[in-house]
Formats: sequence, C-alpha cells, structure tokens
Amino acid sequence: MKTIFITTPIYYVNAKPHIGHAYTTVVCDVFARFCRMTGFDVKFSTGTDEHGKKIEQSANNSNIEPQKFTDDISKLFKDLLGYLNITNDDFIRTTELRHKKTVSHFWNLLKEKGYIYLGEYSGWYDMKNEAYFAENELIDGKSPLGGDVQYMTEKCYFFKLSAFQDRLLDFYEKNPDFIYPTQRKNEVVSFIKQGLNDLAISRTTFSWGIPVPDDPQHVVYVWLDALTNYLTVNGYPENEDQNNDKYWQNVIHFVGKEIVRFHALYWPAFLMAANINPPKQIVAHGWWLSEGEKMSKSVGNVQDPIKYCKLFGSDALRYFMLRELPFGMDGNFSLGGFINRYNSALANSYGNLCSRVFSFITKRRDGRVTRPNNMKEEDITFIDEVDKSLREAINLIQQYAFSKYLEKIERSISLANQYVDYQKPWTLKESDPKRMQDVLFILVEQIYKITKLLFPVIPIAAEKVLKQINPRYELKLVEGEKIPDDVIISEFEPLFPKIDVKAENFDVFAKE
Ligand code: ME8
Repeated sequence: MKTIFITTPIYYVNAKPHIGHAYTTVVCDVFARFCRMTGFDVKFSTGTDEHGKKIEQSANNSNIEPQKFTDDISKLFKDLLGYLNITNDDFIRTTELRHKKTVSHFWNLLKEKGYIYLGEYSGWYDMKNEAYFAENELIDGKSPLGGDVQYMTEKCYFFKLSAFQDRLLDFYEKNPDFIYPTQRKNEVVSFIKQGLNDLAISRTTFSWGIPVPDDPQHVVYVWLDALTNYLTVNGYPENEDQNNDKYWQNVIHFVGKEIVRFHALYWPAFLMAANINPPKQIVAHGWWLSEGEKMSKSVGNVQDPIKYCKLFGSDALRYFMLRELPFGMDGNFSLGGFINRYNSALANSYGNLCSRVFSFITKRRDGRVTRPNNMKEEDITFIDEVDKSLREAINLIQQYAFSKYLEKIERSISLANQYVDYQKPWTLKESDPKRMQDVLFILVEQIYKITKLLFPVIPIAAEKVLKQINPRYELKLVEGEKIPDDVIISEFEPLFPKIDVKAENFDVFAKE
C-alpha cells in the first residue's frame, strides 16, 4: 500500500489561532482526504510549538505561568481542528514528555557524531522569529523576516551547519522537486551559495525550553526543538530506523513561505547529521492578508476562523480558502469576498444543481430513476466533457493546485447546470417521460462523480449527497465508477442556502 506522512507546521501558542493557521491545516486535511481516497495509507499530524523566549514573554505579560499559558492556547488550536473538521491522526505539543525525550535523544546523537560544539555567539537577534542575523542581513534595521532586532552575545552550542553546504546543494540537485514551488527553492539555493555559518542551537537568556542534555543552563534552540516534532510523531527514537519506516519515506511538510528556510535547509542538515533521510518534499504556500493588510492584533483585522465555521459551516470556509487563494500566492481574506464566493460557487452552482435535480426527482418521479438503456449523442458528449474536467482536476490536486482543482470541478458543475437548462426535463414530463427519466439518471450519475471529488473539500455536504445517491458509497476514487442502476432519492434539504447580504446581520464580524 502506498504511504504518505502529511504535516502542518506546529503553531506558536503566543496568540490564539487565526485564518492563516486554519488555512495550512485545511490544505493538509484536503490533501490527506484526497490521498486516502486514492488508496494511500495516510499519517497526518499537526500541533503546537510551545517553547522559546517569545512564548515565555507572552506568558509573563499575561501574568500566567508558561505551562498554564501554553495549555490554554494549545487547547484553542486543538479545538479549532474540531470546528474545521480536520482528520489528523496526531496532535503534538512540544511540552509533552514524548517530545522532550526525542529532542534529548536527537541532540545526543548529533553531539556523538561530532556536529555540536560549545562556542560564543554575537549577533542581531530577532525575538519574534527566534533567529539570529548578521549585520549585512538586516533590512532597514530589521531582520529579513521583518522583526525588530537587538544585539546580543551568548555562550552557546553550535551545530556545524557549514559542513553541509555542498551536501545540501547536491541534495537539491538530485531531488529537483524537494522544494515546491521552484521560486522558493531558488531563494534557498542563493542563500546557501552566499556561504553557510554554523548555527547557534542553544540559548541561556531564558529558561522556557527543553534543557540541553548534561548542560541544563542552556535550553535547546526553539527551531531545533520544533522541527524535531516530525520525528516525535513518527515514534522516534523507539521507532529508530526511520530510513526504512513506511511513513518517513514519503514525508511532505506543508508550510507558509516564511518558514521554508527552516524546513528546507536546517531540517535536512540536522537529519543528514543524524543519518536520517531528509523529508520528501517541502510545500510552501503564500499568505492571507486581511482586508488588504497583514493581519495584526493592533490593526484589529485578525480573521477568526471559528466565527466563520459557526455562522456558515466548516465546508463553506474550507471551500472558500482553497478556491480563493491560488496555491503559493498571497490573497485577501474578507467577509465580502467570502460571501460572493459562497453564493456563486456553493449556493447558486453546486447547491442549486443538487437541489433542482433531486427535488425534481422526488416530486415527479416517486424518487426513483433507473439507468437508461441507450443514450443520445448529446448525453455522451456531456458525460465525456464532465469526465475530462474531472480528470484534469485530479491531475491538478496532485500538483497542489487546489484552486485550479476546484475551478475544474466548477466547470463540470456548470456543464451539468447547462445540460439541465438545455434538456428541460420539466417539459418532458408529458411529452416524453422515458427521456425525462434518462436525463435525470444521467444527471444523478454526474453529480455523484463531481461530489466524490468535492468530498475532500466539503466533506459534510458531500457525504449527504453521496449517501442520498448510493447508500453503500465508498470514499474511494475509482476510474469509471458507476452508481447503482436503480436509484431512489428521498427528501433533500438545501445544502448551501444563499446568504442574503442585505438581510443578514454580520455584527459578529465587527473589529475586535
Ligand atoms: O512559524 N497566511 O509558527 P506560527 C497564511 N512555530 N498562512 C499563515 C498565515 C497567513 N497570514 N499566518 C500563519 C511557526 N500562517 C513555527 C513553526 S514548524 C516546525 C514551526 C500559517 O504560529 C503558515 O503555515 O508563526 C505559517 O507557516 C504558519 O502558520 C506559522 O505559524
């Protein structure tokens, strides 16, 4: 059986989750569901990144013990998974014992192999992003990641990153798809070509972290701690032989574009040092802006995914996020954009197709349609076009083109709506009832195929439709799948009632 291990980044617990976190998690969930449908044995993990100076400070500012502070915020991230209907297999917190054990083991291994030494570090420290930078890397007095910096000197342990410069470049060359999309790869390669310095991997200026084995004045650098989560959830070190592990052979890390360097450079270097194979692929997406600006508490434009789930349902939010943002690019999140997309794609297009076909069958045909004995040329053309769009969609999701995937499915929905308009089954009731039933059966079968592909994105609505058409449906994608020859449709609730912008009261979205 094919296997795949899909991961989200583990999110910092210094503030509550927003739409950006929801996005990566939903992308991974959609991909995981799609992979399961195509026969993969999937492992899917997410979680929270709970150590570091930034979190210690946020806890201090709130006058709460760091452990209690992280417990509370981590719970919000965990709760979000339920709201979003996420099918993760594991939720890791870096404050868990299992993780601390993995990090200590990993540290000792890197040290044994001669890749860790004690030294002194001076540099410009970006606290927000927990990273040091050299003077020449600063941009307008800030770190290249945009955070404020302060000059600091610390005694600390170093990882011999410089030893991996050539191995990394060679690795990217041999694995041209390792960093997706290519633009991100070019950034990493040009960064490495400027020369890699050794990396400071311990801190002494705060204590909220995993103590360095045998030198507890130091805590492990938060990125070494955080990246190792992927090994923890894969059972390391008890499950020691990762190179022969069925999931580790095909690990895909989904990340936002700002953390590609950590995943595509530091992480493979740490792993190479430990003789563990680097992940299969780092897949980076762009950023959501909110009403045109970077989301920030001070601007008051942080978008809360839970509000959207409560008001419109998780399916609607999942659909909007995947369809609106071309994968890899930045995009704008706004209530207006959400409602437009919801009404056009879900209410008027897919929802309307299901409603009109199903209600026509339940009202006029005793809820029953059967497979036609023969089809007209126009039927075959219609079915072929739907199949073509759906085949193209499958190809696109395999390349992480989620928005284009939905665009192709939308095309097949619009073909089906056109077919209804053209065939006018309501006019056939008296004149040609046999033809009317054939047309309706053909439509039901196309809806079934379309819905299967919508399942990863809108699982709740999709399962209602699949069950309605075929009570013994399976969540598997089968080439040329047919529905039973005899289908009975019962009463059917509208899936996505239209949102009336004027009538609805959206005070709930007023700035916090
Ligand atoms: O970086 N648009 O955690 P983090 C899209 N703990 N995605 C966004 C986003 C936005 N506006 N804002 C956040 C960390 N994200 C580390 C990761 S992994 C070993 C450690 C998503 O809480 C996106 O996936 O800052 C981004 O990479 C991640 O949240 C950053 O979350």
